[in-house]
Amino acid sequence: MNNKTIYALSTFYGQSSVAIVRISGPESLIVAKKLCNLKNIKPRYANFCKLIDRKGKVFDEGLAIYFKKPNSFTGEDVLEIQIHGGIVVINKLIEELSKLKNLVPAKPGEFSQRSFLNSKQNLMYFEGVNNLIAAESENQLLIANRQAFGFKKNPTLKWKKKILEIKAVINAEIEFSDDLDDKTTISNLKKDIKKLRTEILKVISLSKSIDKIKYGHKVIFLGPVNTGKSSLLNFLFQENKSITSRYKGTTTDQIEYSLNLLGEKVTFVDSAGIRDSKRFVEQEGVKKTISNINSDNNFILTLSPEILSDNNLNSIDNLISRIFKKRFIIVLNKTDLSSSKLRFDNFKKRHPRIPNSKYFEISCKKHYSNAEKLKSFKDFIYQKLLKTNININDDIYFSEIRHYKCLENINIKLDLALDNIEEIEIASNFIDEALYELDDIFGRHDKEEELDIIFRKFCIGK
Ligand SMILES: Nc1nc2c(ncn2[C@@H]2O[C@H](COP(=O)(O)OP(=O)(O)OP(=O)(O)O)[C@@H](O)[C@H]2O)c(=O)[nH]1
Ligand SMILES: [Mg+2]
Repeated sequence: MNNKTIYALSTFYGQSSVAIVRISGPESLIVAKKLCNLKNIKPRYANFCKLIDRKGKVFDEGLAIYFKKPNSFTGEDVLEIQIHGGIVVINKLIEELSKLKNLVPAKPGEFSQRSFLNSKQNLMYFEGVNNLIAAESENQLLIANRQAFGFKKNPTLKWKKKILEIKAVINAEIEFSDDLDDKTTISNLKKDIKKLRTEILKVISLSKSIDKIKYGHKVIFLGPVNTGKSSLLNFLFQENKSITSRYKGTTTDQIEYSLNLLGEKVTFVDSAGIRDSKRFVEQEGVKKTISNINSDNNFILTLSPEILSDNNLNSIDNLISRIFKKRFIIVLNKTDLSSSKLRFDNFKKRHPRIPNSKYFEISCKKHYSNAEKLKSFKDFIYQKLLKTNININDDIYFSEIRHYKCLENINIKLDLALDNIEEIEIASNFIDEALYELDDIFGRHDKEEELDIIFRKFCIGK
């Protein structure tokens, strides 16, 4: 049990109408008495109070809610003080708390860690809630929700039941092997273990496939200079994010902007146009662009009529061959220019392997304020670059590297049990170890330092 009382601002540090400071530990009642002037605070009740400093001066009014242990988030005595959300008020309250004996500032995630150590919830719950707070798209929110609140449907419970059944059969085989048909029992055991392994493998691969949803997609604007990459990005954001100009080589660095596009978190990258430049800064920018081509990202190759002249075609062909096997679309920009039709048609003829469905034609100049065009561009990006076949409603509960490791470890133990199935006592040990690994997903055996690593990724006050 922790004898130090921790405190932290649990809401945003900045100007807002209300701020909440959370206190957890044995000194919570003392805080209520000394700082909130509440001698007999009623648990689970919004108690109006005046906040007083060490000199007895009132510095704010607010509400104090007391949760008596063990019926609190952390399982300890908890006090939540709602004050006005001004920076000076917050600083003042934090300073007053720091002057009280046995009170220390909370480390990131320490409230959650104490809650976990007091068996309030399992580890997946806290990871899920943390992901929920960090979610930047609806799909991320959906997965986080399932992790945090979908415990009963989590497939690990079903797997645990199955492993326990396998263990019971193994135990019977060890104790009553004379009375059992060994061959059939062993063959059934093998079948059951293999089936379980396959199921877990499927879930691992399904879970890993949502990494893009969890961490977001990256889409890179790529192309020769002056084709309108930056203009296109500004059109997408409906804001002048990137500088555009008629001079070639305007963008010299990579600039990233994130957007929630139809429920997906996407980071768009504007990059330096590809050309042989004499300017050092631009050369560096082009190097960055080229190194990005090798990444596992999505590309929007942006072309315009002026660039599609004979002397540029080979280098564009070269660029296409480098992204051909990746996810890409081609934007044919500046359709307002009179040469566009002929040049775009010729370009398409030159590249018969690129299906028509990959082209999007636009004039950033003409369509900048055209809401319909904007919507169709977003839909196009979603359909061609972001959409996956994954049904987010499937059994996706796992998204942390920690989860994958636990699941992979279970399979290693099941494999070892299979390899040793004829030596039934050895197999039995590996089945026990598989069970142990399974429980680790919910943090049942985590060592203190491992827990520290997990919870320190959380925010302060959580
Ligand atoms: N006529 C016409 N001009 C456009 C269109 N889109 C962009 N431009 C102009 O083309 C020039 C280049 O546009 P940028 O967006 O800076 O092109 P870029 O590909 O980012 O250029 P770099 O950063 O130099 O590689 C600017 O003068 C834009 O105003 C369009 O649809 N039609
Ligand atoms: Mg640019």
